[in-house]
Amino acid sequence: MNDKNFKRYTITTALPYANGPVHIGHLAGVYVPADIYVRYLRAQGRDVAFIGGSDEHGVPITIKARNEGITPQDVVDKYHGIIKESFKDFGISFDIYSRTSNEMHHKTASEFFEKLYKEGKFIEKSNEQYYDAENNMFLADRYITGECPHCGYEKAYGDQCESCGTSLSATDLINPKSAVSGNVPVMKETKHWYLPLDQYEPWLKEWIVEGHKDDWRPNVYGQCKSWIDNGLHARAVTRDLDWGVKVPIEGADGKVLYVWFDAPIGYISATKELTPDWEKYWKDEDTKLVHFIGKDNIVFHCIIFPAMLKAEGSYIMPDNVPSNEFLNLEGDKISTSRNWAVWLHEYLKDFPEQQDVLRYVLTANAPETKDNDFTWKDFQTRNNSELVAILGNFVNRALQLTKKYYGSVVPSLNELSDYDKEVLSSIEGFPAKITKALEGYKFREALRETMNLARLGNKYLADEEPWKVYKTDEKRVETILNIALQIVANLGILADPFLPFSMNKLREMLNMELLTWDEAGATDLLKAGHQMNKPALLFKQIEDKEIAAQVQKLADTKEANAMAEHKAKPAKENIGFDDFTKLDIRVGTILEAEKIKKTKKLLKIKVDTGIDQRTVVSGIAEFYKPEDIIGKQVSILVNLAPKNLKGIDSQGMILMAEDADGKLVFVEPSDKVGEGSEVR
Ligand code: B3M
Ligand code: ZN
Repeated sequence: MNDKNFKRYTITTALPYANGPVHIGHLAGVYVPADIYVRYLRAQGRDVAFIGGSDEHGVPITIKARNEGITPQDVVDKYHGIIKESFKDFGISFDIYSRTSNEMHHKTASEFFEKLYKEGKFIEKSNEQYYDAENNMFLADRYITGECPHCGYEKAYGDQCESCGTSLSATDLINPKSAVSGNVPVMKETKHWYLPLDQYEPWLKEWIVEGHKDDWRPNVYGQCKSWIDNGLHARAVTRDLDWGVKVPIEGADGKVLYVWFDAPIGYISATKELTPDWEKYWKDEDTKLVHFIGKDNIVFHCIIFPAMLKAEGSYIMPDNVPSNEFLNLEGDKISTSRNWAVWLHEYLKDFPEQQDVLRYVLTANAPETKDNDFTWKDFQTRNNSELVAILGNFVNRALQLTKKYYGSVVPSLNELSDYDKEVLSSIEGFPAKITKALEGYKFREALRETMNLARLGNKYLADEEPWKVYKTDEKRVETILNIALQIVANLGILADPFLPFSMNKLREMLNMELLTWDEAGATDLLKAGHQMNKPALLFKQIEDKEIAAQVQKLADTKEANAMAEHKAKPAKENIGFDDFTKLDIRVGTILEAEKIKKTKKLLKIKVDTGIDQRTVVSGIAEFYKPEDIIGKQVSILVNLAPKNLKGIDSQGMILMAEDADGKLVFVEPSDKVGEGSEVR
């Protein structure tokens, strides 16, 4: 269907598990692109329901509660609040941000299941499942871990391998272990309800494999196709757990709906909460349904949820499921448990009111077609050399000059040069390019085009130099600034989806309302004579020291992780006191140090041992610069038989401790002592 023919839009974003705060990976993968798309649709005057909420069921929540000794309700109450706040702070403009623990959702999910059950859409099956005998519980999903049969990752979960993204069954795992006790689980019989996905295979083939070959992203299409090609099987939609939506039928005590059954229904429950008129957003073929998700959620949104909707019978299917790849952080996979992340609430403490900078960087560098890396250096560069130097600089020049020459009143457009005409016609061409990229969910490209409009403005001012021309030809400057201001005003519309905070500020300076998308491209958005307000800077430079502080924070995290992961080697065999006293260890001071040529690791070090001054060869050149260790007190084994290393007689050994990541550090006395003091 042609886009113009859709009457309304239902845009959903994956519901984050309320078991931790949200980080830049969430924002980059799902929420910023969805928000850009929604703001663009609204600017076109379309009818949009933008739906979000917290996923408050499932094992990730109960595991967190168990680890912290609190209830699952405590966990979700805490994080739902933090997550909701973060999204609001970053301008994610949900029409509703709900949660799956609320009553409306339990009722909706329960009724959905009941309907399918009554219509015989499930298969009832008993089989043996992993059970933790010590804790008297079945080990659903993440309660069981083991080796992934596909990639060998050792901490794969019973429902999914987070390393290769494969969706798993608990019995696929090699060497399974209970995540609760660490014990090897036993098998125990239990009854569950299954959705026979195989029955939907022909339809899925037609709908996805044939129907969405060209409009779904290759990563999304590829994953779906490979799933379908491998043959679909019945999937259990219930679990033996006590946290979740109770299975609403008799004989199902102690069982809840599988979190991936209830969570996507959460989109529907939230829409119901939003409006009594919710059905048109879910059941009318004139509605375009789009799910924004991360790549680990693809099969759930493209195969399982659609099969559920199909089984129910009255719902529309998603028109597209734009899914991003992953964003890494400084070369490593973002990880909540290893605290390897930039948390949104922490970012805002360090960079208050700079939400747009992060939105910008995450869009410019979005992992749309492959995994991408966020680095603080790139963050700084994009801010300083793009937002500040291009967009901010252009807007500021145009507004300041207009203020200086015309008291911030828009000057008139006089006689046009060929260059002016060229610029004006290229302004007109921008909305179409940006629109095309946005309609194709190519947000990086859309942002690049938008910045090109600012680049055009920058170049125009640099070429025309109104600050020089003013001295000789005032009339000409009126025209130049009028044209520059039309570009600024167009940015106030076209850049708004990406940078809503700054563009709002900009429109205040321009004394201009947010116009509709259709008005963009016009070259008379600001009429001559229009009085604007006082200009102010849109963006500010980010200093090296601010970036250094963030880099240091990550280095600290890395060190803390290495310490936590460090396991001491078992103790060596006992020795007698006599054996120990044979070692003559002294405190000495480093007098000289130099790198040994043609070696990577060796330093030649001269030590005052109190007994004598002697030379030692030490393999620490990778960790210390010679000039940095002079004057250091160290422990040295002085009665080690001399050894010739690279032509140098090494007399003794400086004692070093090995850090968790293999770095060697000196064993120094905690206070200064005299050279030659014995270490006993
Ligand atoms: N909570 C998984 C995730 O956060 C899951 C998404 C649900 S979307 C209905 O990646
Ligand atoms: Zn794997």
